[in-house]
Amino acid sequence: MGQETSGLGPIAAVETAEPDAAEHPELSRRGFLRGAALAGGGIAAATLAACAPGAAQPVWTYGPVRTTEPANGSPEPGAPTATPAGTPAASAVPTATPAPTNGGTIPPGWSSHDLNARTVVRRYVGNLAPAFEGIYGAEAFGKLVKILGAQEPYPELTAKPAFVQVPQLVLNDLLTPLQPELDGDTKVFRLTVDEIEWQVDELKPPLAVFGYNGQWPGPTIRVNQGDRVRAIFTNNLHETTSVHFHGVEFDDPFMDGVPFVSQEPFAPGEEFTYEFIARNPGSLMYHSHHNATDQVGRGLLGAFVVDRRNDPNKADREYVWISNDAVGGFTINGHGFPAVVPVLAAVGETVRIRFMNEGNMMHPWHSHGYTMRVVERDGHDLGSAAFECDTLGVNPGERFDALITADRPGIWAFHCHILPHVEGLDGMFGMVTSLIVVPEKEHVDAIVNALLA
Ligand SMILES: [Cu+2]
Repeated sequence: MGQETSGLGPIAAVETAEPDAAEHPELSRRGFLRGAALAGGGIAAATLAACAPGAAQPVWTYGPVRTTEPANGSPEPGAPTATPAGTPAASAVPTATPAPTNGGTIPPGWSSHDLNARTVVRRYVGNLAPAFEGIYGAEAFGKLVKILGAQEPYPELTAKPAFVQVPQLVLNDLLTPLQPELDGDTKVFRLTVDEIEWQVDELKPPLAVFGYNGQWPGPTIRVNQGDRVRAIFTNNLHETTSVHFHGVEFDDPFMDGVPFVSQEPFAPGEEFTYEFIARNPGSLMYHSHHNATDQVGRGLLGAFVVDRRNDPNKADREYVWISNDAVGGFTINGHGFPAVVPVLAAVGETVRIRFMNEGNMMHPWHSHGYTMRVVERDGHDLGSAAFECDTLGVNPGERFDALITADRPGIWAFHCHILPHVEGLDGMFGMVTSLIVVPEKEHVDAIVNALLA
């Protein structure tokens, strides 16, 4: 597209990436991402920030206090100014996130906020940017180059997108969920409850949190309606816990997972077995139900998907989207923007997003450019009551299944519309991702291959 000096590298990586089988796909973001797109499965998203109750927790919800800083008036191209973030001394305000460098010319009228905001998006796009030329064509690519300031090279242009730099373990779980053993016709799932370190963003320090099978969210457990499920949890914490399968209509009330109501909590080193028939279908969840403000807020949560018999709502790709707003800040699937995986779709495809709110606040998810058709609430098929919207409030504990049919290519923002959950003085953070619609299915595969290269 005539941007020889754009700083954008060759896009060879897009074509040359070779998926290889990971030895431990459940722990491999490579295997995870690969399966997600190559087989038409889900990529979900992730985000960060914080609304942490408790003084010891990191506070990322809001950016630092703004200081009076004049806008950049008459920049010299390439000249150092007060604005480049990433040079620690260059920013007048401390940044919540160590910001990489913002190379290049500072446009007139811009402040450090603009540069930081651009840097965050540069981190989100990373070295995917060159691939967009072959996908969207020269004209659109030229606009993207200008928007990103990619006429001049910047470090993020050669780095993997932020969401590749931290594990995105949930993304493909709907495609390759936790594999059960079979005991007769009972599906047996084994999980551990672990103390883990977790980064919501590769530039954030690791958090001491919890996870099922060492990850946050825990692996997706997926069964068919009517299956008998046995889930065996081993408590590796230094405290007691319990597990509640949220939304399940139990025949046996003592499988409901609430300490001192339906069971005793199980202690460090102990196992507890939950066994039940998955009678009712839909997007359900599993999470701690003991000291849950802390334990769920610290990552003991996961998706429990029960496939409906004769599900009328077919989709080409599925995405689990579990939000939380506690210890890790404002997150989607345990991560915050820009370390949030985009929702990918090709024109003509329908994607199904399973919104699940494991947090303590309502989050209104807003899809730019696209209408969502909401087909299930709390696992109940809405049938003729299905509705369309572009902003879908999901309360704590609620789940909504929404379909989006991709018909127009583009990179469309997709975010919570409580603005302090998504944007601060350093630009976007937290509950933000995008819907990336590409013209052809092969482009989705190309993007994923580029990520894996
Ligand atoms: Cu929100």
